[in-house]
Amino acid sequence: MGFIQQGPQLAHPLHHDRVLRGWLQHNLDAAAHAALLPDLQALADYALQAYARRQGTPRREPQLTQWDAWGRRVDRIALTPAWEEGAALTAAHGLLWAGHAADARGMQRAAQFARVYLYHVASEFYTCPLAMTDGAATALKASGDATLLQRALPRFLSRDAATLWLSGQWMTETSGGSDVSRSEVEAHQDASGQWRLHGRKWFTSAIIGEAALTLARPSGAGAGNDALGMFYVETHATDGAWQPGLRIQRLKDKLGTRELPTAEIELDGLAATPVGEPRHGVRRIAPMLNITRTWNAICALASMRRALALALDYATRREAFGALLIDKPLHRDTLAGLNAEFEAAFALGFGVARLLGEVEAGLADAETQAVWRILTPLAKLWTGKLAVRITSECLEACGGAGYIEDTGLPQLLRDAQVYPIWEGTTNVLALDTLRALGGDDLSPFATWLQRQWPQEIPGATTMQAALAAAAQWLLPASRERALLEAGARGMALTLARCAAATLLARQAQTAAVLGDLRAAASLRRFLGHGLLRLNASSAADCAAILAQD
Ligand code: MFK
Repeated sequence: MGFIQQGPQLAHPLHHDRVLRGWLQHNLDAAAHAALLPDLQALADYALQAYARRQGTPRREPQLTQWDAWGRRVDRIALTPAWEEGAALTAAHGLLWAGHAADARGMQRAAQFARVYLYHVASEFYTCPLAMTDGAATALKASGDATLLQRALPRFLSRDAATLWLSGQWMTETSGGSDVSRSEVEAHQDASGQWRLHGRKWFTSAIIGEAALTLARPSGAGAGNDALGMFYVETHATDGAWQPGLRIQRLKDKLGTRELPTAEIELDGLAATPVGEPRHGVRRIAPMLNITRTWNAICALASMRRALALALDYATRREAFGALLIDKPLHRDTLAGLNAEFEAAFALGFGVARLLGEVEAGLADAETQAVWRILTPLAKLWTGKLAVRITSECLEACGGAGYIEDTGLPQLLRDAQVYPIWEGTTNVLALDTLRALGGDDLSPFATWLQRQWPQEIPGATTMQAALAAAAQWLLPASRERALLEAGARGMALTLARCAAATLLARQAQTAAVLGDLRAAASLRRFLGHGLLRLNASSAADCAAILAQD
């Protein structure tokens, strides 16, 4: 046999991730850090084992069996081994309960999302139902519904796998995943006063959950999103069978995330409980969206990190044109540029996680709460796009091997494509950023960012210039809705990059005090990529460009 190339090896995901370790060291106090480490160590060890287990073995997928041999409707879903292990890991290592633990410094979310980051890729997107459950717990807390809270919360946040419940979020219908105001599922009250749901939910990513929050339109309530109600449902009867009125029609045939059993379901009289008065459904479910979008950002970071780790390792094993790739100036520089973008995205994603914890712990003033509300869609939309780009580049960095299924590399790219789509597309989130900004004045947000930039770290003027350009664009655009919407994506990307640079500058400053100048180098490189992304054509130019006749 001739030359055989050694494939990339996965370095220990905790010991060899300086970005994660640096962030935790600078943001957690010593006691919190020490308390967190055993869970991080265990989850990183699990990630290594899961990676080894997958090498060379065919990809497993969930299987739906709708009927048993005797013609009974059973809708049984056989899960992959990683999914079977999910509940035990979740309960043991606090993937859900840790985010809701009391913490005087408001660091509970940061500690939770560090765990999520290490678990996500190995979990095969079991993190999706976890995100939904976390969101459901948060939306129920916001509702203040004591009965539902008493029933569901201890189960959603259980530390015991035997009593852990997961929740879905059933929103998407054939009429729209983005514009939920067109939802068609109806809620009727039967003669006994029990609410029952009728209709079809088109994508339900967490169908394995024991419960779900869903939107439905009470009969006679009229059109629009304010007429929708938010309902709580339980999916299984006490004997373990599906509740009457809930059928799984099929599992979706998706580009990626194929271990995740995303289902299309039919509701035909499923019993449901309204959460509060059955209206203002979108407003009631919104707290859930901000949680699941944070999960999305952290999971996108985890996918980027996995791809970068493999590409970097491969560069130390692959020789071409007389040298290892890692010693080739252009390859080295390409990887450095990607890592710098990732490090900035990490600072933003974990910055949002930290702020979420502070908001929930009641430690954030009104200004910080408003900034957190803006940063959440920004983090989701930018990390989603970046995950696709970085995983794609990392496949390319592995050459032809990056295109071959059983190297495991193509899956990273196909899975990453989901991040910009689910939980709100890039454009929907760019428009949500406008909603969160609440007007034409960028200065509260800009002032907050400018205050965060440490004096000792160069680059503040670049960030200030980008913010000034965004503010200058926003003011006149706000007078014409079509112009404002057309430029929303460019503005959101600009703001996301300004925020990421600022949070990375803070990280660089605390690291520099300890003599670690690596984050500062990443910041220089990131700023070199430029912060401004404002770029929208006039309506006339768009028409000209798009005309095909
Ligand atoms: C791996 C990890 C994790 C991820 C797992 C993902 C699983 C995937 C499954 C899915 O993809 S589920 C479906 C995902 N779908 C979406 O995320 C919906 C996308 N569409 C939007 O986000 C729209 O912006 C939205 C439907 C929320 C609202 O559009 P509208 O109809 O134009 O709403 P409107 O009238 O502006 O807002 C209604 C209310 O909600 C307003 O409050 P008020 O009634 O008090 O005025 C808004 O302020 C409020 N609101 C909207 N978005 C909010 C929010 N409040 C807080 N935070 C938000 N993000």
